[in-house]
Amino acid sequence: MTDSFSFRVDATDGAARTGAITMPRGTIRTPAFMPVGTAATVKAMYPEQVRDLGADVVLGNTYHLMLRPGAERMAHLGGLHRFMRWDGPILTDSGGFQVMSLSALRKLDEQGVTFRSHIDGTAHHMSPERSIEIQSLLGSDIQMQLDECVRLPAERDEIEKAMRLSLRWAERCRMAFGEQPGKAMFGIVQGGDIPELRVESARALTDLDLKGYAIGGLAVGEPQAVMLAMIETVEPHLPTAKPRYLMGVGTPDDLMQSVSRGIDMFDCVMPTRAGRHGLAYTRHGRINLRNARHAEDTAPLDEASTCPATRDYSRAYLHHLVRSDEILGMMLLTWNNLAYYQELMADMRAAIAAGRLADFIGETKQEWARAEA
Ligand code: PRF
Repeated sequence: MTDSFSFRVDATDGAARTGAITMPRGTIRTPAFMPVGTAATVKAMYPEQVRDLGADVVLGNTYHLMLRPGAERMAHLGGLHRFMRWDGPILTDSGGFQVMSLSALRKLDEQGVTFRSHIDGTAHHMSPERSIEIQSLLGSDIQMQLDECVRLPAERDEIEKAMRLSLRWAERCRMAFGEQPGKAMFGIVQGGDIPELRVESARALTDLDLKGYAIGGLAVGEPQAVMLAMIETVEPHLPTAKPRYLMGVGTPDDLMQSVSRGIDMFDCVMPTRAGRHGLAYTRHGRINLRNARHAEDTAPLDEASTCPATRDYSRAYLHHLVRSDEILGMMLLTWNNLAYYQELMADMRAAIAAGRLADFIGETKQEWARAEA
């Protein structure tokens, strides 16, 4: 066991890296995909299952947990790890992004965000300091700065203001976080689709000497090519010895393209949310189980998989469960999707170590194209 937070790179392949973050609650193998456990649950999954799939870390949300069950109550109950029975590392998002997408009557100024709960309409205020306080009350291992994320397309002026505000909030969050042995606070690069603003943000955050750096404000309405160009713009300005986290991304192809450009961590609701809507991600591409063509298909999603949901249940049965709105349909497809995402990350880690990431990406996309044809 270690009482410190550290990151090491074991191998590189072009801009891609594989390595590990080591901290008291465990080791996060990178590149890593973090299943989203917004409300103290990875929806439709047992924590034991999430662990068995090879997930080393899960994400929790400050916004949801501060509203219900409440940060102070969570602390009284012994913290989020004990509450949800997940003893590995937990990363928490800071709340600003969720306030802007979920709450009503939100107002943002220098002091923070004021908003009404999407659950009961009660009024709340969150400053950078309070966001860090809440994340500490939850017991979060990797905390995120409060930031402002602008949806694209947007005017330069709006993007620039949000980026500068996010930088000032990064300093305040860093002060509020202080020194917490074995834990980390990450900064978030903003700057929309404007290269100079991205570079300025990355440089200023690097000067704060944080434990890790996220890239925010992407996958918010821009084409994939713009997102990848922004990663390429930012990457050379981030320290190579610190982990890099692309927030809220993405599809399997987004993950492969971003890993090959130097990203180490991801989170996204896509595998869990898609699973609840009848969509399966597999080695053979994306499969919509609602589609009538699966009604009499006795084949499983992938007979070569080690995941029972993927290997043991027929497509006909999954189709029936999805069409009947059965809970088990959501459970099996979520399980399949998270298994596939974790397998994809493990395959990429191995490919980077072997110096064949580009080949792996080529082969993967070839199989998707073959299965689609
Ligand atoms: N900021 C924060 N959380 C986020 C984002 C962001 O920009 C995104 C954007 N893809 C997802 N989650 N704090």
